[in-house]
Amino acid sequence: MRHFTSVRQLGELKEAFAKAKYAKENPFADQELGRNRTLLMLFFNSSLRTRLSTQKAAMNLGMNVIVLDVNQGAWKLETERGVVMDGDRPEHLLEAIPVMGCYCDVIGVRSFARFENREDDYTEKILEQFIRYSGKPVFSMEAATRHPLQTFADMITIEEYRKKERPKVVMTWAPHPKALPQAVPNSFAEGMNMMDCEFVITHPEGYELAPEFVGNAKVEYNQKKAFEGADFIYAKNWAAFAGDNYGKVLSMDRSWTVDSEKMALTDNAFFMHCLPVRRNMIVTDDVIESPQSIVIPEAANRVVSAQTVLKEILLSL
Ligand code: AN0
Ligand code: CP
Repeated sequence: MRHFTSVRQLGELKEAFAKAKYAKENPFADQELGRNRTLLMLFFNSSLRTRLSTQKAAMNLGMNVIVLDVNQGAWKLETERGVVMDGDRPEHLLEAIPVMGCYCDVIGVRSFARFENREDDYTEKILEQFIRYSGKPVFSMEAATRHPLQTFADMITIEEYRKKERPKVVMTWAPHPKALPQAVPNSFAEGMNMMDCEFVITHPEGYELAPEFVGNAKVEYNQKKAFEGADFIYAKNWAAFAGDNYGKVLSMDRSWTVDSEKMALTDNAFFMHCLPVRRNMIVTDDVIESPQSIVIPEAANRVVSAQTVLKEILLSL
């Protein structure tokens, strides 16, 4: 593996899960692999889990880590080619990327959808420039369309907790006051299409995701119906994707909040969320605090997913 931008690059899933299990059980077995190798983690957006879990994974592999928050302390970066740079951005991405490439062996990038131009977001304009101009392996720490390290952790978690050969997994939209990217739901849908499960997506009308991510999922507009017999409830908010509504908040309908009444319709389902989560918007206190909530082990698996992927990248150097 050189670059990692989608869970589709994990290859044979059974093997990927076996590698993840190995990393979880033997976190320090590959300390020599990363010796004198430097990881640069670059954040255009905030992070708690991705920052800490990826750094921990790199340290477990013996790597040195440099973290840069682009918007705090670095020069503000211009990303458009051809602009007269007379504004507040003193440096261009086209110099910054190869310069950063000189200082490290592997680069992780977090660059969310900007919701200014759907085509720019959905062609991964920023991430692709890192791949093209850094000269180094690049992995996504949540880009415009996907969050593969989160999804891989979600897949590992479902694999660990599932009680049935083919569980029913329901991804439900839930309300949120601000416009959030589709990266997490897109990526989760991509992952569930790769797993052996009955996958259902439920959301209000107008929140349809891009068909290439929905894949073979069943889309059910009635949330309660979707919850019936579910083994896993995966809650997430996202802003609209379709047409002129791209990036817009169309609804803050709290009748879509995940509560214990809806959870009672499931087959004692586990509750999942990538975090950060807004309580009593996305999910009620009692559901997220219930024994069926596995948000903490899910977050813990972020170290496992990052370490498994980083190891593959190190092996390719
Ligand atoms: C981000 C999102 O929804 O994509 C990051 C989630 C991992 N969430 C927020 O910005 C609140
Ligand atoms: N789940 C996740 O990626 O969290 P952070 O945004 O805190 O990194």
